[in-house]
Amino acid sequence: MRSAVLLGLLVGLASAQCGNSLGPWQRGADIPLTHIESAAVSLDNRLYVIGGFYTTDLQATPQVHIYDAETNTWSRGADAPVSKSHAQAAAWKRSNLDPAPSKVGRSIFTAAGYLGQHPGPASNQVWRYDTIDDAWERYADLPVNRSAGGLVVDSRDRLHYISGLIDRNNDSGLHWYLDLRSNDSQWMSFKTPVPRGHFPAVLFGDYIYVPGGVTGHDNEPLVEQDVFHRFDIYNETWSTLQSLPFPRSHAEAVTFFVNNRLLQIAGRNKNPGYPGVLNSIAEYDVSSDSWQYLRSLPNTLTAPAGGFFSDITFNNVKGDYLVVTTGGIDYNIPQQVTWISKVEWNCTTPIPLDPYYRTEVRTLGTMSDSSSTSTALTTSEGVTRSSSATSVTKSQTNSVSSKNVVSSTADNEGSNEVSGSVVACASLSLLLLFSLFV
Ligand SMILES: *[C@@H]1O[C@H](CO)[C@@H](O)[C@H](O)[C@H]1NC(C)=O
Ligand SMILES: *[C@@H]1O[C@H](CO)[C@@H](O)[C@H](O)[C@H]1NC(C)=O
Ligand SMILES: *[C@@H]1O[C@H](CO)[C@@H](O)[C@H](O)[C@H]1NC(C)=O
Ligand SMILES: *[C@@H]1O[C@H](CO)[C@@H](O)[C@H](O)[C@H]1NC(C)=O
Ligand SMILES: CC(=O)N[C@H]1CO[C@H](CO)[C@@H](O)[C@@H]1O
Repeated sequence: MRSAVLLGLLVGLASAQCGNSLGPWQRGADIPLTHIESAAVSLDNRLYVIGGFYTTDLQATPQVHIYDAETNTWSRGADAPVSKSHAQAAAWKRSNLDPAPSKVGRSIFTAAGYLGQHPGPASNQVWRYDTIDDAWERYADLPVNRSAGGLVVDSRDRLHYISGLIDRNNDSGLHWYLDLRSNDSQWMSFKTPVPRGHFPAVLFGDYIYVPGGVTGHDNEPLVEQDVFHRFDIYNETWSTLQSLPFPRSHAEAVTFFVNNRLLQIAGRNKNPGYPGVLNSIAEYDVSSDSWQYLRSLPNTLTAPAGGFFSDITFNNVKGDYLVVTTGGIDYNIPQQVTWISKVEWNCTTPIPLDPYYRTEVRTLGTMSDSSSTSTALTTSEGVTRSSSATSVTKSQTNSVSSKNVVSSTADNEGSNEVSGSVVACASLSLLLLFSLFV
């Protein structure tokens, strides 16, 4: 145990020297229409920007704009069937199950969101955009109206809709999922550890990562969140990870893995003491459960869209590039500039610290054995779970037919998550202290 902790600490410290290194920000092609709080996701070498607000009085557009990272050009996709904001996009990129469904590798889902001009009502519509056919298809509605929740497809072919707002103010403590392998599957639900909205949901390996977000929405006080959780898609439990360097929301479509590190780009932190819209970029290392900063964006952006594209050529230089576009320089001031930066893995140059808020790098360094340091926030409170979590293995195809669909009345907010993160925090600190004195 001691050596494991020490090793974890050493790995944590050593890896703090390495990370992605971002080159100077360059201008790419402007997006033809401004968007804020759009749904956006990348698939292959394209970034799909779908809907969102496009005027300062916050009207929503159905337009779809597609950035081709190989050519630095934009094209139009078929308009979305409804105009909405506060919906996320999720690409069905891969399946670990055989046979892989035919729609894998070409499908982008959007779910729920606020309809029409601000302040629109929350909705339950789920749509699939086919990137090959350039066509939209209606999918199984969510059983409830939602907005600003996390959306992701896992490698077991399940679409997850995590937490989000039930109306314009109240956050949900449920996590819905739909088995995409069957035509007639129904949405099922788990409990989620911290009800909140405006956070991303990102699949990496066997986990869904959900950093940050904000509680509340139209009504003050909003509380921006620095909590960070991940969901194990096989044993179906949530655990708590190292908190963000500072609270961050509105970075849903600009949070993704780059060279095994999770990047969170720009977004918003309106908590007291912070100036609101951010240009900061934070990088999370799963192996050491720690955060550090990368070169900031040239300007602040709330709710932009972006992607990471490997092995493309920009301005005649081949490499891996980060692309960030659209979003608002303030909450209702959308912009059209596309920023591009070359990404390199670098273990020798100190990572430039974010100039905006903090100068320290937060490292706790022991997360490689997350089972001993994190508090698993299980879904045991009678919500749909009929089989034991540990019985689900990678070789089994999951059947949800034996589970019951939960009605929206079960949508009470979990209350044990606060103590959960406190315990996790305390145990991490204790471990760190302990390892210092070994
Ligand atoms: C969802 O919202 C619509 C109005 O936009 C309303 O008609 C409908 O009843 C709501 N559905 C649920 C399940 O609350
Ligand atoms: C699902 O529906 C499609 C048509 O929408 C059909 O081609 C396919 O065979 C169906 N699959 C199953 C498993 O029923
Ligand atoms: C990586 O580190 C080397 C050596 O310090 C430095 O010359 C190079 O510019 C760095 N690369 C980037 C992209 O920062
Ligand atoms: C599920 O996996 C996580 C790691 O992802 C682990 O911490 C937890 O103990 C596991 N829970 C169960 C019930 O197996
Ligand atoms: C359904 C529900 O919980 N509604 C609450 C949402 O939040 C407002 C305050 O912002 C409460 O007044 C509602 O009761």
